Amino acid sequence: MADLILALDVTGREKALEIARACAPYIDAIKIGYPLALSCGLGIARDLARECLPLIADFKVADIPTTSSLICTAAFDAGFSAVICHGFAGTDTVRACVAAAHARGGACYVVAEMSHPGGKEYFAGGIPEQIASNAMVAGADGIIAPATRPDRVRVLRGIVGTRKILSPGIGAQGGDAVAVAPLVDGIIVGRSIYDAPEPAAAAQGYARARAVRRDPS
Ligand code: 3DU
Repeated sequence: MADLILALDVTGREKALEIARACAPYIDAIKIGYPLALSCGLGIARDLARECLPLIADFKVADIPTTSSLICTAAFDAGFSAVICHGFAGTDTVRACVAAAHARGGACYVVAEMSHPGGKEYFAGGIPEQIASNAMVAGADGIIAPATRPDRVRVLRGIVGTRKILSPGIGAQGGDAVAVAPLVDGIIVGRSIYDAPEPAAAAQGYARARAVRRDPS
């Protein structure tokens, strides 16, 4: 069964906490990125920790290894349990992020291919496969792969095996939760939950997609 991960890309502290509280019974983790972290500060992680859910720092880290390690360490020290880094910066950068994560008992996920239309421009021609493969060699806990392209998720599954695939692009970007959930370990949903008239009801609806059994292929 795939986890349901709420991408909490709102920019106000009170709004973020209100949506997190309302959706908490139906979700398995909260992912925050620059919109919330830059508007509220990293301290938002401590506030969100009240919901007792894993917190994923989607900072798409993509710097030299030393800087990447410092960014990841700051995220874990703030209370996050996982970080997301880019793979295109190189295997040494991914290794640094993985080391920072594992030193604190956390996880590191590597973006292998992006879900938006422009994601096809450079994440193409075998590059996502190479990124996914290098992420495995670097010891990453899993990859990020596009829910907008289930065929690509299947290809990348062949590379990462039993390591995790977390998949954004559902709802607002056109991806179908029911089609993708059986292929992955986590579906990531943002706007279709937090912009819904009733975020809790929307989360409850997406939570049902988790029950679809894993595709054995
Ligand atoms: O499209 P949504 O509102 O459901 O949000 C998707 C989230 O996943 C958002 O935080 C975005 O930054 C992140 N993400 C992608 O959408 C696509 C990727 O390839 C990687 C991350």
